[in-house]
Amino acid sequence: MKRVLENIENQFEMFQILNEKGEVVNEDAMPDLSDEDLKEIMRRMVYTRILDQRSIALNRQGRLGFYAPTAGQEASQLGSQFALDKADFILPGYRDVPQLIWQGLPLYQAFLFSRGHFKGNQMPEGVNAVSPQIIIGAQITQAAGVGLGFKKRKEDAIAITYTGDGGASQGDFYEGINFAGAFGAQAVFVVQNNQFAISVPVDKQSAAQTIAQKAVAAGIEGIQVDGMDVLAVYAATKEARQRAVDGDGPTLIETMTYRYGPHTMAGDDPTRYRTEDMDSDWEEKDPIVRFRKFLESKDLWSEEEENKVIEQAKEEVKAAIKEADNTPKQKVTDLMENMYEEMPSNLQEQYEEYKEKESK
Ligand SMILES: Cc1ncc(C[n+]2csc(CCOP(=O)(O)OP(=O)(O)O)c2C)c(N)n1
Ligand SMILES: [Mg+2]
Repeated sequence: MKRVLENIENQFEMFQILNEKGEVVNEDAMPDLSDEDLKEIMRRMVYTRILDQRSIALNRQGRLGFYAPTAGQEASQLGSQFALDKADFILPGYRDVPQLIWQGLPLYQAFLFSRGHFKGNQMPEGVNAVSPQIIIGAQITQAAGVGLGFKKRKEDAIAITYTGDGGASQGDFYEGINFAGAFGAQAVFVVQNNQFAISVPVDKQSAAQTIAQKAVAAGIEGIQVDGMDVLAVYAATKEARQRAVDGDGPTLIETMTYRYGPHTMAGDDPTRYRTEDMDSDWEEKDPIVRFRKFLESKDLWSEEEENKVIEQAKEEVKAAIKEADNTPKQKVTDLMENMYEEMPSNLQEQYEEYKEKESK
């Protein structure tokens, strides 16, 4: 038997443009972004880091519900989102609220999603996305379907879906990428490998050296990217998007990243399964620090500019949580109305009953 695994694995080298010091190490791959674009990416990463800090605080105050921290993953989340067009369709996981916000979901609705309010799931007109998926891996097969739809309609749009390393261990993941490959779906699959599925390290989930190589069996392109390098994530996603709309098939992108915080705010304690050394090793790769150094070397960023973004983020969070507070509480009749276009006769009676109760 010819041994091929090692040969394949050796081909999956991590793609990087900026090293940890913010130096360009791969000039050829440098994406074509204006200075204003570069600054906008930085603004979004700084803003999202503050939003994460504020969301954690609001959760601790009992003012938010479900929340999955995002700090550490900004490059992976926002670099890929920045490569999208408005027409593209996002199928996010529960940690991927930032991509929705930058695609146009108002912040107060993101807070309502956290509270389990139905208005948090209603994407505004023109924001092509479904609300974040809690069931691990379920959005992968759906993305393959949306991507096939775009292909059939010959649209210049892709479906992009996000999951984690844990999601890549699910059956749905293999079905989804296989189907997408077979049918040439206009889809991009991003696996954010933050090294853990709650407390389970990635090497306990799979014998594969990389998640990117799983693309090979599906007959699609796969790439492992430095997920702390926003330019590398952007460039890889942009290329994958282009390949998809050009009819060259879907791509699997593995972003190597880390979540600094707990899995969610529901009582997870990462100190029980991660070491301080591991945390600090990853913090040295920080996407914001690295990109700041790069921008400063081009005279594109200043402390003053950063402080402005921080203040803006804080103000907008304040206003958005107020707006969420002012949104009428959801009612039983809202649930029924959202579920049925025409109320079945056997529920009509209950519906009337609740309507009556709620009017008091
Ligand atoms: C089908 C399914 N099984 C189990 C769970 C419970 N669960 C929630 S998050 C999670 C870990 C997922 O890890 P990963 O995909 O790496 O994403 P991360 O949280 O690290 O971003 C699990 C097992 C779930 N939500 N859905
Ligand atoms: Mg994970």
